[in-house]
Amino acid sequence: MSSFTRRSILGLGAALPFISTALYADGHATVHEVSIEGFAFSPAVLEVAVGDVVVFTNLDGAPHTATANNGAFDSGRLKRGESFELKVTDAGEHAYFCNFHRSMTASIIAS
Ligand SMILES: [Cu+2]
Repeated sequence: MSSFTRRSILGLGAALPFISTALYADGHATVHEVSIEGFAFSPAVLEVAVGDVVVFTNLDGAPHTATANNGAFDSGRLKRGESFELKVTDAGEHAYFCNFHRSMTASIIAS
């Protein structure tokens, strides 16, 4: 899972699903949303298909990251309202955590 981009959605609000669809206009990739709120990733376990896109969005006042246990991806510091897009390219379980709050853990299961 090596393909990722980062962008800010600050101020875009409800436009995000439309924009995500526009960015992946091939019509095949499903876009999944992971919210970071209350010092937790939601959903904590996300099942996707290889080729899908996961968008992590920080809704907390505190900064967070979405960082792969194996180093395959790292959002870097996400402030409130910022998001990170990850295109899932490998099957399997991809565990990740927040680099600032190590108790925050979650995983993406791709098949
Ligand atoms: Cu955090």
